[in-house]
Amino acid sequence: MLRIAIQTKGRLNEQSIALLREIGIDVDGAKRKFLSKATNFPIEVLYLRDDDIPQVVANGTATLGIVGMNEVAERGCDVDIVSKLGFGGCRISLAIPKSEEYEGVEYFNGKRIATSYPNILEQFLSECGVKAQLEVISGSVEIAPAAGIADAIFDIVSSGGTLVSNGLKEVERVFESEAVLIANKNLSAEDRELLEELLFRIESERDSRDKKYLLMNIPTASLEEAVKILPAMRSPTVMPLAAEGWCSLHSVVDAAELWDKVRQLKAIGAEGILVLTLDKIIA
Ligand code: PRT
Ligand code: ZN
Repeated sequence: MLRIAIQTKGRLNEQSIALLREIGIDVDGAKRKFLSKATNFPIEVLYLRDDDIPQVVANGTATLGIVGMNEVAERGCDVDIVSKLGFGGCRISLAIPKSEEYEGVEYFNGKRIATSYPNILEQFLSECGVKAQLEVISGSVEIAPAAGIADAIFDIVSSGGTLVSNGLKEVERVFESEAVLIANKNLSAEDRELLEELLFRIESERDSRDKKYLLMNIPTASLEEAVKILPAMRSPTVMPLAAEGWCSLHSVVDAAELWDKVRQLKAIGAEGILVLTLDKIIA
């Protein structure tokens, strides 16, 4: 039986539950529950503060966890990072009052920096040979310079709006983060097999997100050309149409290339082009 730790509330809660549901795990999203068991997969969901997730996975209280890469790196817990999940994207950056001039990381020599991520910051500063004083605070880091607690901050940035509204500017992007699936390092053979099944589902889900299903009618004379435009997973599906000289062509394309492919297909006579969203791609 797997046990996955996810955030009780906060920025990663909803998307963690949504991901579990998308891969067919029936999770009870009632946030008051501490532990709940899925009805259709051997997995229990443990709801925790994100700060505690790396540790409970490292010590085996939970077999898996969904948490920001920033928390894993800061806590230095010994876990496997099994998969990046493509949500919760952010970075941890150094920021200073916007009126200050900035010419390079030496700026921070002798400065006081407020942060909730002292370990990641210390490592960065020592790599740069900079000596600064760290003020470790657990919340509202962005108000530290205005409050006179620090000269600069090292904090999570996403849109950058919080920095701007506090009169700060981002000067060094130090750490890129997103939500990751982590696993205990000593899984039983049985749990490892269950994890493989989950990963297979997560990858199928992720693959389908960036693809579109394309159907069209195409003159048989243009078929060879069309197949070159649409390599598809193996090769496009071709079906004859009742109208002579025409066939129906089905294929999967990268969403990023969709409009370029459509333009090329129209140029060789494709008509009645339909673009459909894919639910899953099972490789
Ligand atoms: O209660 P619990 O301890 O579980 O939650 P928490 O309050 O510690 O964390 P939470 O829910 O705020 O964030 C969980 C995770 O989401 C973080 O560890 C990051 O991996 C990820 N994440 C993604 C973010 C952001 N984006 C984000 N923008 N975490 C925090 N922020 C905050 C940031 O601290 C700053 O105050 O949002 C502000 C900046 O946002 P912008 O858009 O104005 O730049
Ligand atoms: Zn937290």
